[in-house]
Amino acid sequence: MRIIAHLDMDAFFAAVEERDNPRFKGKPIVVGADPVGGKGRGVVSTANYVARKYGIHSAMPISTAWRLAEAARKRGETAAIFTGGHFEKYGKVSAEIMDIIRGYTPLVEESSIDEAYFDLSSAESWEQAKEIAQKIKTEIKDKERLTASVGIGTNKLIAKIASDMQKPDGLTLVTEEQAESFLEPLSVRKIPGIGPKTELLLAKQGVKTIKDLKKWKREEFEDFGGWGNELYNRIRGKDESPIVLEYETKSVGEQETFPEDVADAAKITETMRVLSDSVWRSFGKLKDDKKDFRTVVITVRFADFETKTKSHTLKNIPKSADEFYFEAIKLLLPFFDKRENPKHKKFRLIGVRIVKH
Ligand code: TTP
Ligand code: MG
Repeated sequence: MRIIAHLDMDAFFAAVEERDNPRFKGKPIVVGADPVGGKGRGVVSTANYVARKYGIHSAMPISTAWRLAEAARKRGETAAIFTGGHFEKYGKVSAEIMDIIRGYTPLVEESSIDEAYFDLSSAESWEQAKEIAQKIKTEIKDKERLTASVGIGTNKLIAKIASDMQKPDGLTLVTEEQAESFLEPLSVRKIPGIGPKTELLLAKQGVKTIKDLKKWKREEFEDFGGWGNELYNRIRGKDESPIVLEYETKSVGEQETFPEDVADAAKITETMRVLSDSVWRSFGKLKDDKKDFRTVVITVRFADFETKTKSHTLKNIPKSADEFYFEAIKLLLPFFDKRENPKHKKFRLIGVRIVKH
C-alpha cells in the first residue's frame, strides 16, 4: 500500500509578508495589485485568513477587495493592509520548504510554488507517517516561521483533499479504510477536475455530494467524455497517478493590466517589448531542456473583459529577445485592425508566454 502526503502552505504570500513586516502582525493582509484607493485594476494574489473573514480571496478584483475592506473598517473592524508581492522572495522560501521536505524523503513532487506531494510509503504505519508529517510541519514552523497544512492518504487525490480539510496549520490523516466515508459527504466540487460548470450541471440533476454521484452507474459517466472512467474511480477514492519527481516547467509568461484602457498601438507594442524582454530573461534562467519551447502565445483582454489568445508554433525556439518579441508582435498585429478587433475596443491587458510544445 502507498502512503502519500500533500503539503500546502497556508495563505502563502500573505503569510510571508506578515512574517517580514512587524506592523502587519495579526492584521488582515491582502497581497496583490495596487488598489489605488479603490480604483486599482489588478487582482488579489492572496489574502490571509483574517482578511478572508471580510470575504476577500485570491483572483478577486482588487477594487472589490478594497470595497469589502472599507465596509469592514466602517463596521469598526481592523483596517486591512494592501501590499504588493515580492515574488523572488516567495520563490526562495518555496525552495527552502521543498528542501526541508527532501530531508525526510527523496520522493517529492513540487506541484506549485507552495504545494508538494511526497511519498511516505517507507513509513511502517499510518501513525509513523503522521509523525514524519508533524516533524516536517514543525521544522517549517521553526525555520521559516510559517504554517503548512498536510493531508495523508493512499494516493495523491486523497492527500490533496485531506490537506485542505483543516486549514490553517492542519494535519489530516485518511486511512485506506476511511477513504470512501471521508469522501462521501463532501461536495463533488472537491474532486480535482470538477469545476464550477460541472458542479452546476450536476446540481441540476440533484447531485451535490460525492455520495450522490456514487449512485450513478459506470455507463452514466460516459457523458463526461474522455475522463468519465477516471471520474468514476476518483469519487471512489481511487487514483493511481505517480509522484512526478522533476517539477517540469511547461511555460514562462507574464501579463500586465494597463492602468487605464489603451487604444494607442504604439503604447501597446511598447508594453509588449517590456513584457517579452522580461519573459525572455526568465526563460533564459530555466534549468530545463529548452528545445521544445517553441510556441509563443499572446493574450489580449479588451476593456469589456473579452479575452482572446493567439499562438504560433515555430520550427525552432526563438534565438534572441528580438526574435521572441517579433513573434509576439506578429500575433498582436491582427488585434489592431478588424481581423481580431472589428469594434475597435480598447485594450485592458496584454500578456505573452513561451510554451513547451
Ligand atoms: P494557494 O495555495 O491556492 O493559496 P494560499 O496559500 O494563499 O492559501 P491557502 O491557505 O488556502 O492554501 O496559492 C498559493 C499562492 O499562490 C498564494 O499565496 C498566492 C498565489 N496565488 C495567486 O497569485 N493567485 C491565485 O489566484 C491563487 C489561487 C494563488
Ligand atoms: Mg496554499
